[in-house]
Amino acid sequence: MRSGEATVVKNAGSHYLLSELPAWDLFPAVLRGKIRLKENVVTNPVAVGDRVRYQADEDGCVITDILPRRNYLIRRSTNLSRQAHIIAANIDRAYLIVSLYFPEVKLPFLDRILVTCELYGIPATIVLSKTDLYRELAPEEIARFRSIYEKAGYPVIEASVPEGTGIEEIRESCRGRVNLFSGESGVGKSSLIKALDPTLDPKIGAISTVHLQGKHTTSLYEMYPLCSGGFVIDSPGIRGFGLVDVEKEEIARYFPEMLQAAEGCRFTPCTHTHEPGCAVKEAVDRGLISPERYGSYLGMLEEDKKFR
Ligand SMILES: Nc1nc2c(ncn2[C@@H]2O[C@H](COP(=O)(O)OP(=O)(O)O)[C@@H](O)[C@H]2O)c(=O)[nH]1
Ligand SMILES: [Mg+2]
Ligand SMILES: [Zn+2]
Repeated sequence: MRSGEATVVKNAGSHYLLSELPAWDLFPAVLRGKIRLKENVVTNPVAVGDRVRYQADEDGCVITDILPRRNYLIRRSTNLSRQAHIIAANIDRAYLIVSLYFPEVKLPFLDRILVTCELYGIPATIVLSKTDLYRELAPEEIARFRSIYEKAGYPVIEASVPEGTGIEEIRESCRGRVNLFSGESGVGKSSLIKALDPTLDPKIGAISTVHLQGKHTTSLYEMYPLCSGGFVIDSPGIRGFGLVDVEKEEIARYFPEMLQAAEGCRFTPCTHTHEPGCAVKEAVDRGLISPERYGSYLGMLEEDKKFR
């Protein structure tokens, strides 16, 4: 009997692949039944990035315990669904990959993921992908996008796989860390991973939406080792992103630029909607907080009213 601790690098459906990071030496393991039954709120008891304890003998390897998570990203497929899905655990940085076109980013969707990153203390970098397709056509839109998110405090990296733009910057930033690549299907997550390390072979191209639904989703999360150092978790396209674990009164705290401005509000608590002397609304009027981000915030409050 051999036992030890390892990291989950892939959910292969009936079993998991583990490796004792930072070493990359994969071995399969199944989940002990007791753990499988324990949780019913999340659809996946074990996520890629989870640190686990295992026991191995001649019959195979069994995951016996999931070690406490340093952090994780979780979502509901819609605000109405009761079950939630853990996207990945123990992440050093999340790269939120979005494109202004093909497919067109929806800012409220991006802001929802950013709120979740703030909630769980995961630093986020925004990657504007496929810029070769629209840099010439839409320079103002790129500048506008940058200003919205840089004002909010997030690094924005412009990237193009065919032109090689931004690749070295992302590679440097991934070194020595566990990084999650997240974003809608077709934005270029897998292509970026291949560009970071051409020896890797993540599946590139449209994944049929059938596979994005239900149980199959989990099997598409996979960690890759970068030859330049560090690890990247590729993920299937996320469409809906329902907030989990956030109270309405708290949402504003997870907009870093609003959190800072809110210190000046006359009332505490302040919802930053109708209160007189609201420093957040004043910052929006003065252009210090972008109307798009403030609009996303109001949208989240509204949704909260509808669904709870
Ligand atoms: N023009 C251009 N096309 C890209 C770029 N990155 C990815 N693509 C294409 O976009 C499609 C989806 O890419 P993929 O990496 O599978 O996206 P994923 O679903 O986010 O993993 C593929 O046809 C890629 O060739 C890019 O930087 N520029
Ligand atoms: Mg992909
Ligand atoms: Zn206020």
